[in-house]
Amino acid sequence: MYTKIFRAVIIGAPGSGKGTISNLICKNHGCVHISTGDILRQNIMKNTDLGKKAKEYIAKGQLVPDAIVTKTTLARITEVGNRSYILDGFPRNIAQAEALAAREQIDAVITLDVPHNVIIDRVKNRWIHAPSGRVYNIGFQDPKVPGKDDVTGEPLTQREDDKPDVVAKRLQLYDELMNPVIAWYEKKGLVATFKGKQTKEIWPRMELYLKDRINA
Ligand code: G5P
Ligand code: MG
Repeated sequence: MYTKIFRAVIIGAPGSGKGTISNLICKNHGCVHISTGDILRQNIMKNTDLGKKAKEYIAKGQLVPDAIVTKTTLARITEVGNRSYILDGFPRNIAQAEALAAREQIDAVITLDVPHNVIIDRVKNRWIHAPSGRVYNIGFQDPKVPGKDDVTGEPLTQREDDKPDVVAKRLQLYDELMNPVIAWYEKKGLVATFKGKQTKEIWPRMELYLKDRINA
């Protein structure tokens, strides 16, 4: 059990491994993984009002408007309550960072620095189970049965925004919007950067970093 609540933000380009690393952290340390992208995709699947609004933006690789995403994410944080969490995909710009800071005391900002050419190759092989957000990758993290989710056996799908032209747009938008956000958090002394081409290379360093911060 925790002796301390750990509230972290994870930042990295599309396909850099935020979801993969967040899942590893939460599996090993029992925290809650909050992914705004997963929340939005689940709403698209269920065809909710939020899903209907988000769909077009996501398909084009654009940001969903702040007002919608901020309200949804803060509501999810409230549901999580007094537990450690890793916030993946939020904030996406300074306005979202300010809205988060007004509500939450963030303990750490973890950034993943993975070369763009590595990312472009990776996302071609990404398959997801959209209802749960579970992520697979052919040749890296294969499902036990090809094309099927390990837990439910349901079919896996590819993300609409993983088409090469949309990925290129998402990478460009990331550099434009997230460099200022990282600088904003650096001024607060919160940032720890993990550089590498593979998750298995980053993970042991992440474990060392987390050792004194998150108590299992
Ligand atoms: P998302 O969902 O936040 P992105 O673009 O930030 O999307 P994405 O694509 O989900 O990030 P990731 O989580 O960083 O990437 O990466 P991942 O899924 O863990 O890993 C990528 C693939 O590589 C996987 O298949 C994984 O298995 C594999 N992999 C991992 N490590 C390795 C390795 O070492 N080797 C190999 N070979 N493979 C590996 O946002 C989506 C959209 O939602 C909207 C926006 O429209 C956004 O574009 N959105 C928001 N809009 C406004 N404000 C917000 N806050 C928003 N949040 C989301
Ligand atoms: Mg993700």
